[in-house]
Amino acid sequence: MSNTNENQSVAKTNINWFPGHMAKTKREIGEKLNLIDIVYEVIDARMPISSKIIDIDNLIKDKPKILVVTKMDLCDTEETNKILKKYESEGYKVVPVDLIKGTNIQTLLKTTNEIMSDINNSRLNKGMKERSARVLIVGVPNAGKSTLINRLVGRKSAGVGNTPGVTKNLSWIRVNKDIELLDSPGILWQKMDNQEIAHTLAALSSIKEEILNLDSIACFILKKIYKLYPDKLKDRYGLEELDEDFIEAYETIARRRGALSKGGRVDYSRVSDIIIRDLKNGYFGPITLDRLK
Ligand SMILES: Nc1nc2c(ncn2[C@@H]2O[C@H](COP(=O)(O)OP(=O)(O)O)[C@@H](O)[C@H]2O)c(=O)[nH]1
Ligand SMILES: [Mg+2]
Repeated sequence: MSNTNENQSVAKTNINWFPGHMAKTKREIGEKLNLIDIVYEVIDARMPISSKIIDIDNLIKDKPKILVVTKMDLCDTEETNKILKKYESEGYKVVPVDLIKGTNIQTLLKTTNEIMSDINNSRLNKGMKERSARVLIVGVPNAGKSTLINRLVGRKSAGVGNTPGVTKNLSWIRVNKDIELLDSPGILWQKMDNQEIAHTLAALSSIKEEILNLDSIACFILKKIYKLYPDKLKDRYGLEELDEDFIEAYETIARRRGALSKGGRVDYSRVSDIIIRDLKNGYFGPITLDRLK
């Protein structure tokens, strides 16, 4: 997905992020694996490649998986669907959802029951009793894991927020007579060895802002949108072109959005903030930042 030039151009502001509790989550998931029948692997429709943990299969082994694709309402469906088709061709069961409207939740439950009925058939063959499906939800911060739990359980049971890493602890809750789930999802982090992926995750708020250089994220966003959706940059900021050092772009945006300090100088950090908020709040319109190679 990335090319060498882009990796080099952001090299000065590398994001390095592999927190200690990743090891802890991995250990915990490993320990619970015996109890789990099905894993919901939650990814963000605006970045279906970047938000998908590369080495997830090492972690969840041969457990049946459903790829739950959240935020379909925010993505460029045409581009996202190309990527989802590829996942399907690789054998994934893919369920795209809009967790705010609740779109496709029934499909998710139905798919879960189909997988579980196979598992129960083989349990019966072995002389074991049928049981309800036990589901573990995993995904990167901000993918929508807590919102999904709330949707499934139908009440506010999990902390939801735009800040990554809200959820901790582990216990089971019942969705319906057929399905129960771990009420605390497994929070996973992508290895940050690919800076294109790291910046995409940061741009769409899957990395804590405190550890980021916001100017570099904002410039990454400008560059990315200019490449993938130049009209959106024009519509929102009146930017026809993007200069290499971003100075003219920042000036244009600052004037347009009133981000000037007293002397009329560009308030660069305010402009960065505007760009980041605009993307986070969906003001560019439907957008997908990943592309197949
Ligand atoms: N528009 C939209 N927002 C969503 C969707 N799913 C989750 N969100 C929002 O994404 C943010 C992060 O969700 P959260 O469940 O806290 O993510 P978690 O960190 O994986 O638990 C919240 O602001 C949610 O409201 C969705 O399908 N559509
Ligand atoms: Mg959460």
